[in-house]
Amino acid sequence: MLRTFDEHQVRKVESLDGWWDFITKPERKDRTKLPKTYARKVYTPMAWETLPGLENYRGTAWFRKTIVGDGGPVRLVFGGVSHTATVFIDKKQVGFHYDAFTPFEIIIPNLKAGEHDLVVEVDNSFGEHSALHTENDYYTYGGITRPAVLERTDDVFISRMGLVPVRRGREWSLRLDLRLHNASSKKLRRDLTVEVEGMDESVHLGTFLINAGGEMTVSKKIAVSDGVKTWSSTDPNLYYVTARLLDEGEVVDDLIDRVGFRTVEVKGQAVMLNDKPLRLRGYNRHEDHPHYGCAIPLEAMINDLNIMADLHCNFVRTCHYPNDMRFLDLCDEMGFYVWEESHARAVSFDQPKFLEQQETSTREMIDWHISHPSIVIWGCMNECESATKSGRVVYEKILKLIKRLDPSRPMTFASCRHKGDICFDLVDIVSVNRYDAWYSGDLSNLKPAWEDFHKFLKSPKSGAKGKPIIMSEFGAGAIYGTRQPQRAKWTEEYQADALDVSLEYYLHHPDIMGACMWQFCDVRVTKGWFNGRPRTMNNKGTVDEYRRPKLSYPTVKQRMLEAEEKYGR
Ligand code: ADA
Repeated sequence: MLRTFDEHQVRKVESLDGWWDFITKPERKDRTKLPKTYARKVYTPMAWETLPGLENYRGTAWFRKTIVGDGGPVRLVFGGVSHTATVFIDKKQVGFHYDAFTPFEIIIPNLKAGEHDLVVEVDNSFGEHSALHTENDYYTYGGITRPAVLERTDDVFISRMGLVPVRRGREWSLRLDLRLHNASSKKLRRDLTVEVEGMDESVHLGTFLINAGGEMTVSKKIAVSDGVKTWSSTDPNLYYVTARLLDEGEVVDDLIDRVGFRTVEVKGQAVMLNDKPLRLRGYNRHEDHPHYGCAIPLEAMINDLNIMADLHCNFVRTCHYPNDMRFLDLCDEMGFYVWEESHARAVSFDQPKFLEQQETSTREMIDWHISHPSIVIWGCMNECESATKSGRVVYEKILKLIKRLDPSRPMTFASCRHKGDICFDLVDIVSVNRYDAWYSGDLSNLKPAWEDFHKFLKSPKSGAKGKPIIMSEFGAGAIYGTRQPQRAKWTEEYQADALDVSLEYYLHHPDIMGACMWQFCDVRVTKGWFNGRPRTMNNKGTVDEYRRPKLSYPTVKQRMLEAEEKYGR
C-alpha cells in the first residue's frame, strides 16, 4: 500500500501491486500503439534493471493488468513511476505524469461494469523531454517503482488532506486543508467532519455544495484539547486524523492521515523545534539498492533507518528528490528529522522543460507530503546555478513557491558555489556542500578551508550572515574491501580518517547546526559519469550498496555518539 497505515475504513481500496504483463520496446513484434502481446510477467513495485538482461535497459516498456469496473468512480494512485508514465484504459489515454519521485492520481468518473485493460507505458530515457532525469551521479531506473492502488470512491471524495499544527503559547490547534472532488455530473451536497484521535468527538466543519466534476478546498483551523503530546525525535507522538464526508447522515467517504504536534522556526542561527534548538546529524540517502533499484521495499527502508539509528543519526536528507511516502511515514514513526527536496541535482536551468518540471516537482512534493511532522526543512535545486543573476531569478521563483505553499517550515538549497553564491539571502538556512578532504586537498586542508569560507559567510555581503548553517554534504570515497597501511585515497582507512576529522569538527562547530554526511550507502550512477566512477558507483557510502559496513562505520558511530551525548538526540 501507499503508506505504512490504512488511509481508509469506508473507501474501498485495492492494491495494484503484484503481477503485471510486461514487455520492452525491443521485445515487441507488433507495430500498434500499445502491445498486442507481452513477453513476461513482472511483480510490482519493481525496477526493470533488476531483471536479468535488462540491467542497463534505458527506453520504453509497457505494463498491463486487468481491472474491474462497477459502474462508479475509480481513482488510481501511483506512488511513483520512473520516470514518465502514460496511462491507458482500454487503449484510451487517461493519464500522464513526468518524474519518478512524486505520486499522481487519475480519476475515472465512471468505470463501466466489467473487465478493463489498464496499461502503463513507462519511459526512462534521457533527452529534451526530461530536464530533471538526466545522466547524473545517481541512476534513473525504469518501472512502476512505488506502490499503486485502485480506489472505488463515492461520487464525492476527499482527494487530499494537508495537516499543519499551529501553536500559540501552550495552546495547540490544527490547520486542515481538505480537497473535495465531485466525480459526478451533478452538483452534490456533503457534510464534512474531522476527528483527531484521542480528542473530543468529531468536529463538523460544514455542509458543502460541490460542482459537477469540480473540486473545492476547505481550509479550517480547529482547536485540539490540552495535554497533547508533542512530536520530536525522542518522542515521536503521532495522532490519527480522520476526515469524513456524509450524505444525509451516512458516511460515504473518508481519509485518514497522521499529525505530529511540533513547530519548526529559525531564530537567529538556530533552528528551533518546539522552542528547543536542533542540532542535526545524519546522512544524505539515495533511494538505491542493488536488489531493488529505486523500488526499495518497506523492510529494506526500515533496515536503512535501523542502521542510521545505530550510528546515532537523527537526520536524513532525501537527496535529491521527494521520497516514497512510506519512508517518510517511518521517519515520522521512528523520530528522524527530514530535509526533503524537490527533484534536481546540478541540472541546467537552460533546459527548455526545466522550470515547468521543477515547479511541478516542488508543488507535488509539498501537496502530497505536507503533513509529515518529520519533514522539518524543504529544499530544492541541489548545486544548481546559484552564482549568476539568471540563476538567481530561478532560485527566487522556486523558493518563493515553497514559502507560499508551506510557510510553516524553513527552506534551503545545497550550494557548491562557495564564495560565488549570490542566493544565500533568499533562504532561511544556508547549506553548503564541501569536499575539502576529498576533491580539493587532503585532511589538513579541511579546517583552514572552512574557516576561510566561514569568514565570507559571516560577512554582510554574503547574504548568509547570522543564519543557521548546515554542512549539507561532506565525505570521501572508499571502495569496500580496499585497505592499505598507507591509508591512501579510495581506501577504507582514508574514508575513516576523513569522516573522523570532518565529524569531530563540523558536529561541534558553534556556527554549524547540521552535519549531513555524503553519503549513507554506495549507489549506482549513470554510465560514464564523472569520467567513469569506479564500478559506475558513487563510492562514498559508510556502508556499501549491500549495506556492508566499511571501516569508517565505528569511527562515525563514535563521533556521532559523542555529539548525541553532548547535544541530545
Ligand atoms: C555533489 C552532489 C552529490 C554527489 C557528490 C559527490 O555534492 O550534490 O549528489 O554527486 O557531489 O559524490 O561528488
